[in-house]
Amino acid sequence: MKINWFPGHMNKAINDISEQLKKVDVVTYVLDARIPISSLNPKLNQIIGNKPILYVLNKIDMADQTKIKDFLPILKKINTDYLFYNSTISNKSDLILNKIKKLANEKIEKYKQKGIKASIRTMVVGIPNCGKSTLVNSLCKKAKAETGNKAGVTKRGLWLTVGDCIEIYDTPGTLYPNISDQDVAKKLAYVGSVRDEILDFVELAEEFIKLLKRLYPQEFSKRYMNCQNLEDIAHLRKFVTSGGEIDLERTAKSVIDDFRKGRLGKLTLDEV
Ligand SMILES: Nc1nc2c(ncn2[C@@H]2O[C@H](COP(=O)(O)OP(=O)(O)OP(=O)(O)O)[C@@H](O)[C@H]2O)c(=O)[nH]1
Ligand SMILES: [Mg+2]
Repeated sequence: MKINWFPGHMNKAINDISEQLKKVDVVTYVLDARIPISSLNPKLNQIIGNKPILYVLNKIDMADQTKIKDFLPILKKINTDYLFYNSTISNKSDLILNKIKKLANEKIEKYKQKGIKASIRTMVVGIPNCGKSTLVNSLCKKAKAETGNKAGVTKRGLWLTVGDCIEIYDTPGTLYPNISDQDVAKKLAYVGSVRDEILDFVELAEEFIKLLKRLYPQEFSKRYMNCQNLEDIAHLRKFVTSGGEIDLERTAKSVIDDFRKGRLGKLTLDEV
């Protein structure tokens, strides 16, 4: 299976992002902390150029925080900052807003000298389903943007206002055409960034099991005992079809779901 998902709405979104970016002071780049490096979209990075970036390592509640620290040097560049976040509890939203203001300091100071209070504009970008709209709602302290646990919920950009001096643009999740590194593509599929309907779940789960056994052998055996592969897990779970055959499709979906719901523990699948 070659994983490739770049529908028309995403291409339109990329064009819109590059247009709206002209008005933006700081980019809020949401990464899925379970795949911090695989969440970087080379196409987006190219468009963003030298604009200041705040990387939000989101879904930190489901990720391996110790391992993530190894990736931080990759994100630390001039005019960038980062923070760990859980968008479903918005208790750190002021921290995000303060970091955005700090990255936009040059503009704020310039306006201050003219006696005007600057309005700061940020754009929230990232792969599908990484929690951009949830983050936007947490900053607004209101459910203004539609959210949902599948890829491709936000279909068009939306400008919203926070307080009296910050405007936020929520964007549709974006990937890039012809993902050449299929290990990256698989990780995007595991976290739910690729439309599930185009995936072969049995193949995906078999690959996931191999990765999990290699990176987190203890977490693997805690949940799946002495199982070695998908067939063993089907037997363990007693997943059989009406014809009495083991149900690999159902087993595959349950394994991926175990990961997505955090039942395997706090995991980060990228490697330095
Ligand atoms: N556990 C956890 N779940 C989160 C977090 N942030 C978002 N979610 C969940 O992730 C799912 C996707 O959230 P959205 O905000 O719709 O994601 P999005 O990036 O806007 O997705 P698209 O619009 O499809 O690109 C939802 O079920 C959220 O509740 C987080 O920090 N931790
Ligand atoms: Mg969204």
